[in-house]
Amino acid sequence: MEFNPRKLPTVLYADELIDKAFRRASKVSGRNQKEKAINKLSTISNVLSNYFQRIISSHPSYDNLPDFYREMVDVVVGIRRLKKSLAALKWADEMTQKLISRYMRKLKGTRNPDQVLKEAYGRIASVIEQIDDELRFLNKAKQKMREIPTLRDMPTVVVAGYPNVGKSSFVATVSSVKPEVASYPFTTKAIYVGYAEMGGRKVQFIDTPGLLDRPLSKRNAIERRAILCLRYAANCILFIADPTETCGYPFKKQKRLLGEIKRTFDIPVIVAYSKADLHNLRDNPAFSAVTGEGIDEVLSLIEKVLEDVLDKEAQEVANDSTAVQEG
Ligand SMILES: Nc1nc2c(ncn2[C@@H]2O[C@H](COP(=O)(O)OP(=O)(O)OP(=O)(O)O)[C@@H](O)[C@H]2O)c(=O)[nH]1
Ligand SMILES: [Mg+2]
Repeated sequence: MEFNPRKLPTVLYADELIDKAFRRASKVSGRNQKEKAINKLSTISNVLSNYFQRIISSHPSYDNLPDFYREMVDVVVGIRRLKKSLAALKWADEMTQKLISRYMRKLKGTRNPDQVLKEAYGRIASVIEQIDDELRFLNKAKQKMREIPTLRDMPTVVVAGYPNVGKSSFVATVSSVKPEVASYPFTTKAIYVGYAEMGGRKVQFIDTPGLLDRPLSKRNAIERRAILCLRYAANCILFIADPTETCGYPFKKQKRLLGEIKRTFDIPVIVAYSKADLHNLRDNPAFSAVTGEGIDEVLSLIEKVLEDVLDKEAQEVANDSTAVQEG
């Protein structure tokens, strides 16, 4: 299932929504005062119900999203909070329609339609004002959810490592995306996705925020985004370590993180050293995003590992279908 949070509509604040509905009603006419009032109320009813329905139905069923998106939404905005806001909109929808039906009946029997209409306006506005916080939250959630990447279904390399080791520099060198590179840790906070051609195949590269060596329960929301990419999106992991420690973190701690990642995720992990222009350690492939040295070697290695992974997956699919046929 595709999930594109960028397609969520902008949400009006309470006063904007009230304005919109009442302004539309102000343009409505009728043969007499009573008919005019009834037409106005029915316009308000349509504007509000269309609006609430459009917002509510623009959101997917969050519990049924693929794991990656569901957990991403939860880390970025919180699914419980989102559901609470959407429930509030549903409540406001029902409340306003109920009020409108009641005032429609009143209008039909009154001699003073203007007075009844005025009362209706007041009650409707007050219901909408009650959900102002929720409308504001939904708008903020929409903004925040822009940070959730839309992933494509293709071989995927997730680049991980300590902060400031050169992950973004690598991804910028080899793929179509140009994440910000800076000389301080936690430069990358969102997930960046770039694409590259490798051996006639398109490969997805995901640049992630830096990870520290600490238990999952202690990880902040930014680090958790990286973990979700490793868990759900990766066919293989490129772990970048910086032996020069110019990133500001001890090599030893980076190696501990590597051990942790290898233990946690059951997929191939390629280890490469960054900043090869600054050191001579070569017990793992080393590359420099500055001079270009070693980049092709790392790419060939990735290509080979991905090929193995995909062969293995194809084999498993074949085995499964044989098993189904035999069973
Ligand atoms: N000398 C040298 N410096 C590099 C190399 N690659 C990256 N750097 C520098 O290292 C710093 C961090 O680079 P980034 O690519 O932003 O590192 P990152 O791992 O994405 O950092 P976070 O997003 O903060 O986790 C920057 O100042 C880069 O210019 C390299 O190959 N050689
Ligand atoms: Mg970065």
